[in-house]
Amino acid sequence: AAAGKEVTLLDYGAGNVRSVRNAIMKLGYSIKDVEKPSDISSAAKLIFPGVGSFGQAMRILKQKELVDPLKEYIDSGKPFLGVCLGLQLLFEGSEESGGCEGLGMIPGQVCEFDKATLGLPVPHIGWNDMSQKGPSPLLSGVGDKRVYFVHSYRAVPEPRNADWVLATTDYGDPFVAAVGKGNIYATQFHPEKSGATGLQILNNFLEPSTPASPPASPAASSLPKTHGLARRVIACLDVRANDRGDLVVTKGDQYDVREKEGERDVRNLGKPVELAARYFDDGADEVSFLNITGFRDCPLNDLPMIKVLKEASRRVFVPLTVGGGIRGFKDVNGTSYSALDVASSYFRSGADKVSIGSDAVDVAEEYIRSGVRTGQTSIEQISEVYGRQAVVVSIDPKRVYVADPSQVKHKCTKTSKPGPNGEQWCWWQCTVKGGREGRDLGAVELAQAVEALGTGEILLNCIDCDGAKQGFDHELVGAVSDAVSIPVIASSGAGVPEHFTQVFKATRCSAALAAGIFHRQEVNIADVKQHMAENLLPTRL
Ligand code: 1PR
Repeated sequence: AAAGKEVTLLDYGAGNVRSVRNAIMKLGYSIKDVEKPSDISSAAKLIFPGVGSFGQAMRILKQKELVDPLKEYIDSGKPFLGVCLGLQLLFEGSEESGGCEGLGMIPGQVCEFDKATLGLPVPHIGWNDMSQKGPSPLLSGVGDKRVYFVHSYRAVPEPRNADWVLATTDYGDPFVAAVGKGNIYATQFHPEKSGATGLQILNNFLEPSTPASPPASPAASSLPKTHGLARRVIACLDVRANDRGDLVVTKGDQYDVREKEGERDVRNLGKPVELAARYFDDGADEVSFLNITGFRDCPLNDLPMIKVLKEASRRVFVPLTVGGGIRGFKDVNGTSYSALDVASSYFRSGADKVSIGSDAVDVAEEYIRSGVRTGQTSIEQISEVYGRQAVVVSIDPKRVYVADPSQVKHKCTKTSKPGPNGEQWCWWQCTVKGGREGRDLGAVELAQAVEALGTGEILLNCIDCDGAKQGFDHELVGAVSDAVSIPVIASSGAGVPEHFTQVFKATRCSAALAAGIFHRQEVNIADVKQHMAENLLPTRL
């Protein structure tokens, strides 16, 4: 960073702010952390990326005696940027923590989205557009480009906070997307995860004197403009060590990742960081890494994977999810680690969300059996510390045909593709260890159980369709997305852009993920989005 280009970061240690750090450094700034109250008073520019819950954040700020310095800093009119919870804390209070008082700089209360009346998935996750109240230096050049949100609570515009509101976003009803007055700004969305648009917004804050580059001219694209929350397109990288020990991106057919001939080597489709960076440049809305052999060894000792994550997060400014091996472990020395320890190491290395596979099946089985929330499971512990939106459950289901649904305890679906013996019904069996072991649990039941335990999103794979390029399993995706109110990501089987449009039209899924076709460059992410836009599906172009 050039001399004088320094930002003070208020990271009170409640969660992952690595993405914010990476984005600030990408813009050429160095970071000074707030270690004591006087670091706030002496800051020249302050960024406050709130993480965790409202009540917990206020408690920590009080404990560390940061509340008064923070209010004084904001009153002084020096440049301030709050992000996400950092916006909400400026309001008077939040329903999230039983009416806990906030900093009270902006009139109004923060309330939860009302799932029942919305009829939309909560958390509100993904790329949405804003309606700007007028020109503002912070949002200069942003126009109608979408930015990335992830939250379950929001402030609403009211006459008494009208002088603060810079922009609102519609999700059922309008909520406050950005506020500003003088040099004080805050955003409900995450600029650090909003791609080039987000970096521009951060730069507008850091370098207010530099004129923003003009927004892309509307003539640049002849595609129809869509509004509202975009259906997301996610690129997924299955990662593992090959037989020589190098970490490679691999891809299987029905989860078999070895070549069909010769020595049956692990298929090598590229280098993890390079591919992730390419997908970011190509317009992926999110990137996921699945460490597919993570169930074998403790991922805390998997230094190559951690290194990949650190490097990828310096290149990728959209959300990054990491899965594989998130569960409790005992290492060779007999030291025990919890799933939370493993997740924390992924978060510290640059993940925005973690994805739990095998362990979620164990957890769901126990919860369905006992009906008790112990607070001790991986899902509960990680969502308690990092928030529900940071916890994804990855399901690896296999279709099981049945002739008579009254003979099985699982929720069955009438299928349009009858089984080998003409069976008209099916259910989807959960598996663990990368599909190697089937369990007596249906995907629908698992999804409902993990939602009840605090999961924010479901990544719904399909072993039957994986790598087959025949399209997503609409019956599976429909059954699961109708059974939960959290977002569902359809995965496995994409072969052509039409398959994305079809699954979005046929089901309520919020996102669709593909791997093989992107790795082999048979389909480009832009082709998928163009097809979606032509079919009037909201997409981020
Ligand atoms: O069980 O918590 O250690 O997590 C392991 C994770 O690794 C799980 O999320 C599991 O889905 C994943 N996994 C394990 N083995 C494999 C394998 O392929 N042998 N990959 C595997 C999962 C499915 C998707 C794939 C889509 C799209 N692969 O990740 O990317 O099917 O593929 P396509 O577009 O080419 O059809 P734990």
